[in-house]
Amino acid sequence: MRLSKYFLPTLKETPSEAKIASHRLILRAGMVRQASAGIYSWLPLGLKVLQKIEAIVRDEQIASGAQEILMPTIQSADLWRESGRYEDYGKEMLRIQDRHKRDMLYGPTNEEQITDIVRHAIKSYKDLPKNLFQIQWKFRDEIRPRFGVMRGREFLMKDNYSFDLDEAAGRHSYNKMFLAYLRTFARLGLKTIPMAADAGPIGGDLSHEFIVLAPTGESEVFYHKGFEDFDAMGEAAVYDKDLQPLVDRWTSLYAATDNKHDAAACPVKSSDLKTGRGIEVGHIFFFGTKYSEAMGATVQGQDGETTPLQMGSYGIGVSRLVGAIIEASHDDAGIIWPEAVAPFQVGLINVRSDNEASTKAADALYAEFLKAGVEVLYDDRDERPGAKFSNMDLIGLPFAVTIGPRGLETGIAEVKNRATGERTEIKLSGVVKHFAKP
Ligand code: P5A
Repeated sequence: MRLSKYFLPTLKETPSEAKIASHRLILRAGMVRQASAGIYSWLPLGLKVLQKIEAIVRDEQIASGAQEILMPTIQSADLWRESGRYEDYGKEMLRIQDRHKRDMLYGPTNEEQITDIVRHAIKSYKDLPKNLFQIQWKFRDEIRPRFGVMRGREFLMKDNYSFDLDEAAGRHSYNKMFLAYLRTFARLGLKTIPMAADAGPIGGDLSHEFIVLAPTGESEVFYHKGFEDFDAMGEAAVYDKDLQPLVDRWTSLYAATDNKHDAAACPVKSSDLKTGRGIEVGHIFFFGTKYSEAMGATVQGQDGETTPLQMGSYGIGVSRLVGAIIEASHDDAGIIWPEAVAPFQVGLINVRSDNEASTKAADALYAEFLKAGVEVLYDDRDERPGAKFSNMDLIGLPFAVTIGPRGLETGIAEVKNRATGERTEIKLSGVVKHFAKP
């Protein structure tokens, strides 16, 4: 993409409403624009990152055996009356009436809707287990939407729902998602700690939050220092074996958010206990028959007996992750995208767009990048070199390749690594090969 043609409305000034780095940076880097409180439009650069996150989340869901569906954002209130949550949910639920005066709502989550689908479609134990996921917008009328996309009112969530015959099978489905989440967040370049959590309005008594440590996180968290040696990247995607040992290993060390932590009862000695702040990027729940019993989602077991389905639900804050990744990875100059979610892999800077030879060489390099399938953003604008460099730092592409008249004489381009700041010189003829994936 040529920057001269790209819709990238970056801001020079720091917006005053933005209190934390990720909020400032998504606005300054022209990734999103606020439409109204807690509601955002996604602009090309932001949407690209959102879609990359989505793709990794989807890939790991499919690898775990879940199947993708898409449910509507607008739901009928009647389903929520069946589960009893229509009254319980309170002011966070956006309630709407259609022209026939039927009560509708913009879904804050989809337990009722999926239970309705499954109760009509699944009648026998032979159809189990099933795990269905979607990536769909949600609406929660948060009293204090803040921190940009991290606590929005409209936000993108990956949510899925597991259906099993008995509790042991339901636990296995829960454990599968536990592993899938560890893998998903590691692939996104994040270190997360699973923490015992309250189930809140979703329900059930088994629940874990996946927390990214960041100084600007919303909740205070407490965890055993041993987590610093844990590595989710190494967890293999093998789902058909007993996963309880893996879950036990990841939950053997103490970790809790402030509403679960009890200093008096904490089993960890203070020299081993770390405290910090955390961002909840995922939350998983096992609530057994809470919805299936209320809504009559039953199957016939092998013995002919009718039993309610065992269910769990699992959520990842896809749009929140855009903010969370920035919180975990930025410096004073701007964003530092992990390669896996970077909107472009390489920024190409022609330092002298007023120089014919330099422009010709940069154009040729750009064409070569495109041909090699490398995602490149080419700053071909007629701007001062300093402005181009700081713009690249702001939007945070993993690598910046610079060519100018001086390099042309020697046949050299400079490559800067955004994360380390390290600069290397590469022969012009080898630049594209350096970045092309074999
Ligand atoms: C699990 C999936 C649920 O709603 N039902 C379906 C369950 N869980 S949850 O914890 O309430 O939400 C799942 C994840 O969504 C993100 N999230 C948000 N992101 C941005 N703005 C919000 N206001 C917001 N609320 C929740 C979080 O990442 C959460 O873990």
